[in-house]
Amino acid sequence: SNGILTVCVSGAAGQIAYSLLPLIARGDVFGRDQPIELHLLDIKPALDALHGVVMELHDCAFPLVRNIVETDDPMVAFQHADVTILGGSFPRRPGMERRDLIAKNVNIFKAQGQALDRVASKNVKVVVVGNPSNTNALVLSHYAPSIPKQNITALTRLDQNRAVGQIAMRTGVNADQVEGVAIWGNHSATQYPDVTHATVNGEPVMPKLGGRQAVAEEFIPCIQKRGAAILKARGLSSAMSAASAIGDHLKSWILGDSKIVSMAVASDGSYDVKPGVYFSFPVRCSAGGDYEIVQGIEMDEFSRKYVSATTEELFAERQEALELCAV
Ligand code: NAX
Repeated sequence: SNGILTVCVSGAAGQIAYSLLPLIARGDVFGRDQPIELHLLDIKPALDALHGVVMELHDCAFPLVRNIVETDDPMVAFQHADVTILGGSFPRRPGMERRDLIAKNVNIFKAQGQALDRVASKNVKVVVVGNPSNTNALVLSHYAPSIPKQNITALTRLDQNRAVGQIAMRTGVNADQVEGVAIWGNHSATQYPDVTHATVNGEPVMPKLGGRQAVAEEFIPCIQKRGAAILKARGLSSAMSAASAIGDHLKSWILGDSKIVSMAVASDGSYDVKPGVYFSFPVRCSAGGDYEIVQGIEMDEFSRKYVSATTEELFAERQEALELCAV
């Protein structure tokens, strides 16, 4: 276009956006020389709060920010969007069944998918953050048939970063000395944070974490339940770390990355995960927005058990969502 990147954030009055917007506006995600137009979407009751966020963005006087749009209309927000970050969703309330949660979110991601299909750039890159994020991505894609499925992703980089952070802390190294951690499956408690091929300074991590049994009983549940632990401690869900992970996800995807990273993408039969769900895989990103699922990773019985559990959960979510889409 005119050299300005149009970045849309939904849930823009929320707490993740509050940590994310300065990263984007400062140039930490798309580059220090990439001018940005921000399209900020939230629902009507949050528009006053959103306006406060916009006032603060003006007060930051970020040179890269060329224009800011604030709206409660997805058709306005997604207009010419090059990148779309979808954090607005219906939160799980205590006692809510998964089916009810999916039902609330099907309506949101149906409307957003239809709008995206009509007004966004056909090459738009989407990252779904609002939970249940993998299935919300599926619903979005279902209602945005003109947007290539590969252009829609869901965030599991936070789970990857959590696993890397824990390994670094537990083994006493810097985070950049940890490699080969992968997140498989759903962004939920069934996710599989896979350390069977992970290394610290080139040495296998598994023994350093106490071996298979300790990994199964301690490390994996720690990552799977990390979100709940943050919520309990802060009284609010993860926001700074989520924003940081969204920045990492987009930077890897759009600018390319020499390291393998995890993101939830449309399944294509790799690793026996049938097409039809958004599933977190290790991927290799090349500059310009292309990525491929890394092939040939050896999967032992230990790993297979976890991968099949999270696959089963995602197909159950898919079925519930598609039944709701059909009515
Ligand atoms: P907040 O509740 O602070 O903000 C959400 C914002 O979305 C609110 O301003 C709300 O008004 C808005 N919203 C609701 N429905 C909307 C709609 N239909 N269109 C546009 N905006 C809408 O939540 P926050 O802490 O920012 O988290 C956002 C989402 O990220 C939640 O669904 C949360 O569960 C999810 N998370 C996902 C993570 C991931 O790794 N995939 C990790 C962090 C986070 O828990």
